[in-house]
Amino acid sequence: MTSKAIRDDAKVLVTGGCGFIGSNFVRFALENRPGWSIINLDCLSYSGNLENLTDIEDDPRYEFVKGDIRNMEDVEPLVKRCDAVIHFAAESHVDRSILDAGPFITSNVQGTQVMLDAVRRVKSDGGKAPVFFFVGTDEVYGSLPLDQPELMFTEETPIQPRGVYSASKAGADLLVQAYHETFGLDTRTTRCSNNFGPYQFPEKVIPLFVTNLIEGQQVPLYGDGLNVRDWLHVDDHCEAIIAVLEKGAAGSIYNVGGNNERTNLELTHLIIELMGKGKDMIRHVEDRLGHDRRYAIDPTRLKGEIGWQPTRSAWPEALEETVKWYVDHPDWWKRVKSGAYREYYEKQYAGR
Ligand code: NAD
Ligand code: TDX
Repeated sequence: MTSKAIRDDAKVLVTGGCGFIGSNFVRFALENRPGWSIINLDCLSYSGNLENLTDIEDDPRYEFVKGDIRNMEDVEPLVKRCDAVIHFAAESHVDRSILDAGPFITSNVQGTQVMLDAVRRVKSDGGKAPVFFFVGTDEVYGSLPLDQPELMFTEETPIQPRGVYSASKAGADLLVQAYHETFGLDTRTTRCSNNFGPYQFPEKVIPLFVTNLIEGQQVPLYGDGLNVRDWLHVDDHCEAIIAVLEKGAAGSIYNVGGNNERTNLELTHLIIELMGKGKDMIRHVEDRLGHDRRYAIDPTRLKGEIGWQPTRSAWPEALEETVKWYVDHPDWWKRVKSGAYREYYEKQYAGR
């Protein structure tokens, strides 16, 4: 059953739909909610790639708008036209946030504030304000120790980010909760664990390691490799977002995870095995600054209240399928690694 806020023929504004999760979400939603139409607002930062959506770009239910979530002029006309906003757009790579915090603060914090203010304006003008869905991360809860495996993040765990990326996502997340409490916006928030799947920018560990191995290069494993992440297939994440959008209450917050905790060493060994390579391909490198040790999601609330749990994330099969996708799509990742994907916008949209 869908809630009244989300009609079967809803117009949905997706921000950051040219990135990894956003592009998978656009494809997943068009397939699974045939009545929806989707506007994709993306500024095409380095991780925004129109080639992630070439298969659906001519679908009459889909519209791409190049624009920046930090600009009210870009955002407001689109927010006015839609029933729901699903807000993915963000700077997403922890290592980049260590090199330069600036874009993380402007896109993640200020950009989210502009999005929320646009929704608020519709409401204060007496219109029907869209539901605002914030795609958050488990990293806002900080880091768990390795010697207490029973500890997990629940939605009641205090927000205690330890890095620039997670602090910027925590700022955005807390703004969403503030706009719900203060202005009565109808918000939903998910805090999800690490995603894997097709079209992930090859700076993140799985596509980086797979494509390095295909190119005959070693894989740079940070520190002792014992840091733990909980891996979720991106389509499971997309399905969870739709479930929370349709069944969650206004102001609700849900953790999303894969029940799939792995050390980086375990992940690396499995990738190497799937690629038919040897352990000599691992290069142990200096650790990431402030490297969070372990993330672990307690999924009880999502399962109990919404009835959702992952069905596509079980290893080794799910990882094998993803590794195979990169092996089978060298044209996609070679154009990303070389920067050639950036020409696509000009070719496709010049003069439009
Ligand atoms: P990504 O870097 O692949 O994609 C981000 C997209 O946002 C890009 O298309 C980029 O062009 C766009 N964008 C960035 N700044 C923008 C701006 N100012 N205006 C308009 N568009 C802008 O990231 P991703 O891995 O797909 O992550 C998407 C969202 O999910 C992020 O909010 C991230 O914090 C969250 N998240 C990611 C993971 C993960 O494992 N990747 C896990 C939990 C939550
Ligand atoms: O070269 C590498 N070597 C390495 O050992 C890279 C890029 C990563 N790592 C380690 C660091 C992490 O422990 O692998 C683990 C995963 O790293 P990333 O792929 O950079 O992801 P992470 O830092 O865990 O953050 C991701 O999950 C949560 C996403 O990038 C975030 O957007 C999301 O919120």
